[in-house]
Amino acid sequence: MVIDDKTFSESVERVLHADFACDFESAGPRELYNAVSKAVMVQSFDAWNAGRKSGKKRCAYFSAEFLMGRSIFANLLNLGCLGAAKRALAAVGRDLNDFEEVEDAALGNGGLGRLAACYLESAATMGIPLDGYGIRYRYGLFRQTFVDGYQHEEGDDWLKWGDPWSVRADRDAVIVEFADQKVKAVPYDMPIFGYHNDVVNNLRLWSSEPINEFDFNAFNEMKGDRTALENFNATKICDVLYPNDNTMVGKILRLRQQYFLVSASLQDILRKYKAQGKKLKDLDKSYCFQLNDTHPVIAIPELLRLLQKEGMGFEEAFAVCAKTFNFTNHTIMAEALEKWDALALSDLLPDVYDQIVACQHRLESEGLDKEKYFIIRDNVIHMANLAIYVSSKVNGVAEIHTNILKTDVFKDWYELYPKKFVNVTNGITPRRWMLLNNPEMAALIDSRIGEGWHTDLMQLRGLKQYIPEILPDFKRIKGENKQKLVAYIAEHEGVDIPPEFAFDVQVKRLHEYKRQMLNALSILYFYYGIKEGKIKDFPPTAFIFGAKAAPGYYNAKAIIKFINEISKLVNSDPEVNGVMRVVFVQNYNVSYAEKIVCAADISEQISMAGMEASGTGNMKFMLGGTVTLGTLDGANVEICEEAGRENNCIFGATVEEVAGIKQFYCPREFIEQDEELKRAVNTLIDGTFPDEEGMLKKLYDSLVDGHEPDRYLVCFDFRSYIRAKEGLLRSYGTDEFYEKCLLNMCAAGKFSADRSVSDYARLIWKIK
Ligand code: 26Q
Repeated sequence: MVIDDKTFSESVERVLHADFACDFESAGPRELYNAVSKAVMVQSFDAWNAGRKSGKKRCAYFSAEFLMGRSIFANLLNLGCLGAAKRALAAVGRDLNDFEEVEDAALGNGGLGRLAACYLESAATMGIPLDGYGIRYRYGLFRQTFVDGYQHEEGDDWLKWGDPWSVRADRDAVIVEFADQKVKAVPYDMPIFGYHNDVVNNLRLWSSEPINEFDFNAFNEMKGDRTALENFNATKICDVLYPNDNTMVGKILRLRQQYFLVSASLQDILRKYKAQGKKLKDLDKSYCFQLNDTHPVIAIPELLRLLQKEGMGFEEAFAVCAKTFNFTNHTIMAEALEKWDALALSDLLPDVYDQIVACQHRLESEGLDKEKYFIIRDNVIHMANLAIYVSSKVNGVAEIHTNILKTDVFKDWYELYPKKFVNVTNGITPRRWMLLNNPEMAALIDSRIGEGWHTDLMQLRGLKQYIPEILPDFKRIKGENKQKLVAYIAEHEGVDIPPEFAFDVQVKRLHEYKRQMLNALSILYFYYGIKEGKIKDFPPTAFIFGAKAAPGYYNAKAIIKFINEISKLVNSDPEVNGVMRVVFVQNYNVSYAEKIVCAADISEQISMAGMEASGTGNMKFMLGGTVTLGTLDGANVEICEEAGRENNCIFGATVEEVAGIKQFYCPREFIEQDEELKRAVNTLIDGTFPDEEGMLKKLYDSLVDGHEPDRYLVCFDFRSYIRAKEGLLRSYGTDEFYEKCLLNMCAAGKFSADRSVSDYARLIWKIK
């Protein structure tokens, strides 16, 4: 779909007239944003409708999270009208950049939710019929500010500027029933535009509403009236996204959300399927369902229930489910594997619970070792086990992660079903993470190898031969990106960073296993080393952090406070601030990431080996042309395979070593024997920083005391990290350093989400 400038202007103006009774002159940025978006929606209706009607087998991606970020620029890019929109607005004295104020759709926490968003875009671009099904949370992931260095959370009113990219589809509303509540599920559809290909897939987000009009009098009187109560509770289901990442919270409202999502989606899909006159037993020929971690796994007993309601027997229904469901695992952390109390679940969803019990009985009847194979044990339901038992394929998200699933986390299941387990290494969409956020770099690449790489990222290999000649341009563009980030950070964080510094970046959710603490301690090591004259000619470096901590995660919040205190100390010290700056940006989100990724020199991916399933930030930085400073964890392993280990900077204990180290690990000994580590760690308790709430003290305790002190081997890896980091920083600015950056960029092809979704389509969905 190509829209010329004139048509574009005219359609925007028509929407301005019809929806807002204003014109280009009088429209505010909000009206303009809605009009531009709606104009695009109108133009693309036919393609969207065609996608919905095609009879091909489709995959439904069930996910509690879709971290879409901002849609307007990405959609305009994919539709090929970014230029037209810019010019049309400029012609009437307006600026597309005003839309930088538009809120992100942050309906996800981090990696898992952003992955879902990248996959939708890539599938549309690859022409793969993939539709998303999720929840339309009224409030997305909280907005973060720092007050006195502490994280504060505010509600995320992502609909503030309106939601022109969604269309409410009342005709497809369904009823979702809980033991104590019946609600209406209303879908909002978002078009997912393929890149320059006229394909439009769909993201359907469900919103909960009361079935009956709100009975205000009944509610006011609250005479135990059931309808009034149901109405009151209905919207609550979709109120807010749970802000946890890689940790499970056993809240019943979360279970309600999960069931709401899958029940509505399955009813919707079955209704349409039956309307085509097809037989339910052949469902797998028209559909498959991808379960994004355990969060939507309750879809399995729900489909069992729905099929039997249609007259199917349990065994037949089981066979259909075992063919249609597939399960992706995103974490090996025990605290993130979902388990639900059997009593609580049976109270809320008695009929669904019966199906889970039936699965457990079926499993028992297979005469397997009960210690190894169970779904319910000691009145706890293990959602991952249910998913593995009733899925066609189970996949991990990077080679090392899939191997850990096979040999450790799901070892017994792997022995039972070796063919079920497959790997699909994660990927990112190069449209958002290069064409959109780094257009000058994209143009530089185009100038040498053409545009084929936009949808076939492997072609970046062809750029290798041009490295010597494009190196000056690469440096210039990276420099300009850094200038822009510097300006943005000065405005939003009030911290000045000299753009000629090396930008050493760690942005991701805050979690102890990701070891922001290790990075923080290394900064203190450099700080005192410089002050005491032990470290000479320190290469000027800006240490940039961005991360949200789950509001209930005490240690994570303490680490934020710690780093903010370090930032204050360093930035205000004239003895060091000529060569060091530290900034922790507030409210790190997709839009912030777009600005940071293209401006970074060093990408910190320093999780304890074996903990990070894959990571996808690492891929974004690689594509942006940075060197990874990391452990051999998650996709870092494959990044090194692709780009050469010599072009990245690897340190620390390996997965194979970790278990052995832990057996005899005593972090106190490491601290006692290492004066500089001790100096850095002691700042947590020696009064260097204010600690009215005793937060830092607790961090200190978690490093040295308790049942499992320093669980993530921060002290163990400290020296090897320092050595690697100092060496890498000292090479910053040399041609050799920039060559490494470029070699990484040229080798990023494997990490395109286009490759990932094609792997899913071929190995798992069996489509195309
Ligand atoms: C579960 C139950 C109740 C409330 C919240 C949750 C919950 C929510 C989100 C549990 C886990 C998550 C998110 C996990 C996640 O983002 N994992 C990341 O997935 C990425 C994509 O595969 C990987 O790259 C990362 O390595 C992995 O950490």
